[in-house]
Amino acid sequence: MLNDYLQIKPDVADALKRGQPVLALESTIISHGMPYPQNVETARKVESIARQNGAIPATLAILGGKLKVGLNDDEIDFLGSGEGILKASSRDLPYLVANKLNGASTVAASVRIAAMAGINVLATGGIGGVHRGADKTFDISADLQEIGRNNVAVVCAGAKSILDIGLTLEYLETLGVPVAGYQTDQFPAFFTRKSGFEVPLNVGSVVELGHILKTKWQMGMTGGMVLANPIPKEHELPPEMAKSATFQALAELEQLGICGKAATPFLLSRIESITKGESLRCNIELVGNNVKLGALLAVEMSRSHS
Ligand code: PSU
Ligand code: MN
Repeated sequence: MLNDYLQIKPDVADALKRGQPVLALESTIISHGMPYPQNVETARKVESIARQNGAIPATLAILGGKLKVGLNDDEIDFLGSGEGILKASSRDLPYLVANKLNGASTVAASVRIAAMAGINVLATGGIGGVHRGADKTFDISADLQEIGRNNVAVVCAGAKSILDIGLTLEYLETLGVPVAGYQTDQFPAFFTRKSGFEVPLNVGSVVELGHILKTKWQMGMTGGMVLANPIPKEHELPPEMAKSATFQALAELEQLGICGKAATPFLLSRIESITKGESLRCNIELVGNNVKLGALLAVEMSRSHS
């Protein structure tokens, strides 16, 4: 039944069948997170980073109503430059599939699709979280729920400072999601290495990460894990620049009354203009850094499973 909906690229299907490492990648970052052509270039580059580090990349999206697990170059091009591609959260999947439409999957939808395909590690830039002002707007990304629900570990550079990072960490605790910093005591803030919030676990190696995950699932504890991987120091946005650009973009968001799905793409693109492209450069670097760690973890997980 599931196979009627899933369309798995042959190299990914083959790797899954053989128990070889596969790394899932989301696609909202391509269609709604970065401008063209950097989005398409980055999507291709990170696929090659995954391969260089031993994992087969599976970029996820919904095309013509199929849940695609692994995309070819034309499909990545289409996601980066095409029209009418919905930013798809998990709740949008039934509508898109039923009507044979196209969507770029957020972390929430991607984690769902990865779980359906049997992939247990996903890399992204930053996860969605509890938005600032959520006490009034109730804007809490479905990413958190889906990470809580599906057996997929998500490697990210923390959560953007456009979010309320303290509340995001609280919410992950409520959902029972382990949060580990990779070689850091601080939960990173996407463009910068430090958010001012401590991370519950500081994990020093990929082997240790794999051991914790394997133990979680062997105990029958369902759900994923958040692995927070700080952007390398040399690529970090100067913290003052990150802070002022974020506050300016947030003020404009409020003034314009932008909310819901549109909020994250608006903030990202405003921060890019305010920082004159510096934030985009950081974004590209941190995604590559996460994909590398994700691939190494996928390799470790496939070892642990054999
Ligand atoms: N972080 C980024 N770029 C992005 C996103 C997050 O740096 O494009 C996307 C991810 O796909 C994430 C989504 O799942 O934004 C969260 O959107 P929302 O806040 O509407 O749940
Ligand atoms: Mn939201």
